[in-house]
Amino acid sequence: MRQYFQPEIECAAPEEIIKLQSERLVDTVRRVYDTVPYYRKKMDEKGVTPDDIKSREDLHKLPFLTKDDLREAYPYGLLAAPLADCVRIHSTSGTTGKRVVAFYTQHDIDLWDDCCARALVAAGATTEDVVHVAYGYGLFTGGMGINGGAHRVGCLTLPMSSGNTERQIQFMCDLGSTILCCTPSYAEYLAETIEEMGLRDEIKLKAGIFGAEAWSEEMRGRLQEKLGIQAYDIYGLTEIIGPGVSFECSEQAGMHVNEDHFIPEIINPETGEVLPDGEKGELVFTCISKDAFPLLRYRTRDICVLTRGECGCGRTLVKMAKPMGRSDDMLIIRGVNVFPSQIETVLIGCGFSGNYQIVVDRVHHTDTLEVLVELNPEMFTDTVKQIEARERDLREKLKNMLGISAKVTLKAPKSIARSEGKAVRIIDKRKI
Ligand code: DLL
Repeated sequence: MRQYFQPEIECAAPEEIIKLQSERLVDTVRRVYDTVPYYRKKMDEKGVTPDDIKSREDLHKLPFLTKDDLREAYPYGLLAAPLADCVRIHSTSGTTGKRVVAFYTQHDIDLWDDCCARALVAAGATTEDVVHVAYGYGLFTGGMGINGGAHRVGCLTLPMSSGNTERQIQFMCDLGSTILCCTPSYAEYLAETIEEMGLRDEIKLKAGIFGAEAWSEEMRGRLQEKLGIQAYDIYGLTEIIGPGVSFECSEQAGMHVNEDHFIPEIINPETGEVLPDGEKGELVFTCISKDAFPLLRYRTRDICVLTRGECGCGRTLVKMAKPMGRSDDMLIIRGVNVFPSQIETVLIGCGFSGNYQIVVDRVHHTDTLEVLVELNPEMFTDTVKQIEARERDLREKLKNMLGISAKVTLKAPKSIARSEGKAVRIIDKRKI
């Protein structure tokens, strides 16, 4: 069975990767400095020029980029290729109103397909496989990203998208899906429904590639047992490319970063200081091969550890641990990134008080979101009809802002507990 998709990269000697990274970094920095005023301004402010970047060793001299930069430069300010050369966009949540929009040229899509193909082959995919893609298709990167990788390997690809669980299972049985790709929470829901439908013996799955949200080793154990598969993790973010920034191999212990395209660093989130391998901190990525959206030193806010060394699978690419949390307050609810600041923007926009609470739970393997907010004293005298209308309006506006629906509970003034220190706004009851 084929183990690697591009062994010349996946198993390259570390010095070769460093050399490749240095060449690509130098070229990318020169190109964005010359063509993107936003980068030039940031680098000028930090007093660094392309001549200062001679190899990967100099990476730390570059300024960081954050989601705030993406908002400031929205939509085209960080575009590093002519718009006419771009063939696609994908998008993810911003911290308030504006979403993050990432651009791709055909070259970018091609290298992304390679990254996802590496992940699929590491999970055992060959041309004989039927890849069942139940990540969402559309602006979210999950569906189309994995779809591209599955085509690249030559697998029969089922572009199911998410939802319609019974139809998913019917296709899984009828078409003999062998590799399931979706969020781990949806995989649990599918597993439970398969059991309820009594179809456990009809499915032919051998592997699952699960990511886009945090999942535990316990959850891996449950999924492997219930579905009779090997379950592999996959990581990525829209700003960098989507799924396939890193992927798990047969060792199932950490994800290999596609270092020929993305240089990872771990920094102290408070000071920005670069930390050595093995230390826990915030993960930062620099794109070194992309045309349209080559973010430099992008702070992911994911807390993580990098480790180097020989891997039992034969790959030499550095490994990142499962993300251990975030250095901001982003929540992932039903696979969608949600920032409390987005919810606050809607509440304030609808005239509500700033006293609110966000309660997240997982019921039957599906995330639930409830927003509790106090009515202002003047709203409290409204008629029941008026209050119901406010609630409806708020629910709609939240759905528009977040892209997922939330239960809204309006509370009497001063009924949400006040805290003496920092307000406790988020109650996450999920056990994963
Ligand atoms: O979630 C891309 C993706 C799709 C990855 C399908 C894997 C599979 P975004 O919507 O931009 O992109 O969300 C990115 O999700 O910064 C992490 O906080 C979180 N995340 C992604 N993969 C994992 C994972 C996609 N395997 C954000 N484990 C990232 C934990 C993950 N968190």
